[in-house]
Amino acid sequence: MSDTATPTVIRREDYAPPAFLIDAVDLEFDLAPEHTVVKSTLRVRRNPAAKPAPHLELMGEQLEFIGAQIDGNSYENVRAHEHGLTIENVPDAFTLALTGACNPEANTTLSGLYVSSGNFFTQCEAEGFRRITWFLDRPDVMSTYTVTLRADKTACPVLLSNGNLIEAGDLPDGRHYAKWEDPFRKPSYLFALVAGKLVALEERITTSSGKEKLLQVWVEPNDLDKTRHAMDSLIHSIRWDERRFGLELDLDRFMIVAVSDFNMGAMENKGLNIFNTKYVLANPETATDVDFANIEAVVGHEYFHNWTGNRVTCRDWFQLSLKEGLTVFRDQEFSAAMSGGDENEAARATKRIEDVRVLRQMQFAEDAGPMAHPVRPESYVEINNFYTMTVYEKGAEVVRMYQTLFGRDGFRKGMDLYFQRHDGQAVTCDDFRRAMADANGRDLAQFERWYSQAGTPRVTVTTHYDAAAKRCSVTLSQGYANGSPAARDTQKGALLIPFAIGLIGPDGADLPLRLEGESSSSGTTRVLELTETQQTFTFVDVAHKPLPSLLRNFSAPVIVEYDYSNDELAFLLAHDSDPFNRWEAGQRLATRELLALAARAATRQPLAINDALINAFGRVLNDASLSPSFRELALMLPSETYLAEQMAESNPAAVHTARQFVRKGLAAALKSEWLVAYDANLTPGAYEPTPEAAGHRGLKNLALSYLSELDAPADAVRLATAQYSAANNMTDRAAALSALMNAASGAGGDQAKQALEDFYVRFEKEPLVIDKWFSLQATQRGTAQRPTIETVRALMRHPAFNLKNPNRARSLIFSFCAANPAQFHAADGSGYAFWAEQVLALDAINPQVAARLARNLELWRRFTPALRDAMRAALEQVAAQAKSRDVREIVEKALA
Ligand code: B3K
Ligand code: ZN
Repeated sequence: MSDTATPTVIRREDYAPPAFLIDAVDLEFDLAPEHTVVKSTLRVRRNPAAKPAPHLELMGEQLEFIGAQIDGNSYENVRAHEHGLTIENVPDAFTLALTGACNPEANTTLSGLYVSSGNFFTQCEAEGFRRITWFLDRPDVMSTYTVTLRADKTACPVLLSNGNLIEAGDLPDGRHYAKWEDPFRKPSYLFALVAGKLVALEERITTSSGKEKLLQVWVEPNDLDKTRHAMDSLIHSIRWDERRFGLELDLDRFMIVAVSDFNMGAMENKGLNIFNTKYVLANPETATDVDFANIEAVVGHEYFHNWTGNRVTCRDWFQLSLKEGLTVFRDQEFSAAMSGGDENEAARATKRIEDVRVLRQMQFAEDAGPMAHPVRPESYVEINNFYTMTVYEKGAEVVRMYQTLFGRDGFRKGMDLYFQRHDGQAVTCDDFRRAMADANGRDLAQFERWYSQAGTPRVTVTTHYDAAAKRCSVTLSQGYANGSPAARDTQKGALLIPFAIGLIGPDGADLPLRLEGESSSSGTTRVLELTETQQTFTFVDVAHKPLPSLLRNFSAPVIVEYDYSNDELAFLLAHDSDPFNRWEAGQRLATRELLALAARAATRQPLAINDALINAFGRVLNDASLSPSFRELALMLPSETYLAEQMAESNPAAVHTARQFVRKGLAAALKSEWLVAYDANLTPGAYEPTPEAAGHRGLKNLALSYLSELDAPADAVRLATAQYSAANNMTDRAAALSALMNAASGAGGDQAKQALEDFYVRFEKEPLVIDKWFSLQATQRGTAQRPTIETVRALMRHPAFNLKNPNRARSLIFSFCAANPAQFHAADGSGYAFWAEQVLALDAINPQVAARLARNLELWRRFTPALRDAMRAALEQVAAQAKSRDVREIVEKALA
């Protein structure tokens, strides 16, 4: 770092160890909203493993320099500049004391120290600590911390930081203090403090080795009645990590704090997790089943980071997936276990389906556009732009593949070795891979390519059955789509792809599997290891011509190409023993039909729905042997965004027409079945957020949503009106409101208006519910008379709208731009103009949030020519005016 630093590209290959190490940090905060003084005392020494440097260069941003001392004497050879502090000609080992100040009240970026509803919070990952004090703000500098907080006792009765409380007391002038000590070495990105008027739900538990721990969930006083579920989720997470990985909570106290102004979901600061209120607060009246499940997943995720992220952290930010991919995998496994026990495969499958749907819709799209990058990126301009679907979700798939290859026990051995080797260290993805390889006696050199190659691999499958010899050969070829950025990179080599396969006989039952060369058959699902560009696997003793069930449980993050007929897909949907592939067959069938219809809609040809799809969906709906949650997933059509991405030229309007046509067709053809399903899945009595009850509500509300599509939606309006008023939970109330709004163009107009008004008045004091109110309107279908953009622009002027609150901005702006494709991509370009305005407005307030919104246009080259041109113009406008490095990186990459 130097004072001449301009936004430059940071490259993985340039990594060098830090010239200095900081063993201990002592921080003293005098908290005041507009002028917080921070004194930082650092024990510094030259790093024996690095090239010697005469000067110490510390990072710092937006800080006022007050003074510096070395070993107790004031030191003059210090230069404060825009990017930090240069301390010249320092000794080999010394104590450095720095005093500076910042302005939390004016900090709208929500990175560093900021004020939200009068309380103080911090967010340091990735590079926020340097906005609090000068430091070697990089993850490979690990230190122990003591922190003293001083503040006005009335304004800030609660003072929290990482670790254990070791002292507290009163000070003159109505102030008080608290001193915290974190015994574990940590990088600066895990530092946190919270100060303000908060209350806690508390619980004491005893961990597996018999130690007592204090658990706290801190919230604003009004929200104490919404903390039970987060606390339960935390306890379940602690128990699960003990059971599954033998990992115990290390600190005596573990705290979760909720804050309503937060850039992302939550943050795993050591012992003091800070959460977006959205992922903490829930009671039946305010939170849906999906909210309850998300809270459980995010509480688990942040808790699991305590070992995968905090105890073992990243050497540099290129290794982000080391902690994020692994921790997402762990939270996915946790949620699956919570929804069906560790062993119930059918129940686990619904979680798997939901995760894969997100991966395919979001990560595959990212991989096909200008932000495509490997799980371990090679370069970045702004690291906050690389908290991506690829690093998180594809990273989790990469971790899952180790488990698929080695089994749960082999994976556990790898994890044990990883902690044995690296506890307390800052390491790399290679270190993790080596632990997995060594623990399982495998050479995983080829597996590195999963970390270094961008793009979504395609596996093309052909089969050949020799009836006379009873042999079935399966040929797998791997590559990347023609013209994709990945295919153009000639450095790419074949991946090791665990490809799970089954063979299904004519009666629908799995056939026993025996590969050529094996002495006997074993099992009905086999994980083939594809390591070459093309490889043939031959199964012997295959009594009948089989139908292959490919990539069972989605065993690798790839696209599978195989020429199934519609009848074969319907057969798989009805019979495959792999629940994931049953769902997959239905999705393929629906996607095929929807894309054919979208192509006709694009050229204004008449549409007609294929009976095969109606029959297949009807069978699923009526199949009582399938769980309601599985049926709900199987009967949901692929999203408009996903479908548009599958077209040669994305045409959101045509996709919308086609998908609506199919929804109406399914609604009409299966009307009596939907009505039966509605009644059969009512959940009378007190609300329970269990997976079973949520499954019933999900299927019932899907039925209601289909019924709301009918040209004469009287049934839906009657059911939804009654459901809206009688609901004892948010899942049912929001679903009823949504159905009424859907039906609004028909008979539901007045009822929808009334319900929407009632909803606002009823929940005016619940910001998270008002977010839903904004979001429901932003994702509403528009009409020619009133396109949704008009509603959105009107809502921007609503007194409850606030651009500075990220949840509110997301509920209105992001919902419209990202979750309402047909309206956002309006032919007149009105959506793009709105997008550009809002990206620029956010750019000046909160660059991280602005950059997320900026990504919404990155796939512009794939759209129809008229839309493409309008999108480019909007991107150019933003590129010409945006100031932040965050937004500039996104739009410049999009236009390049
Ligand atoms: N580690 C944080 C994300 C920080 C994002 C910084 N822009 C939350 C998580 O993944 O658990
Ligand atoms: Zn994480």
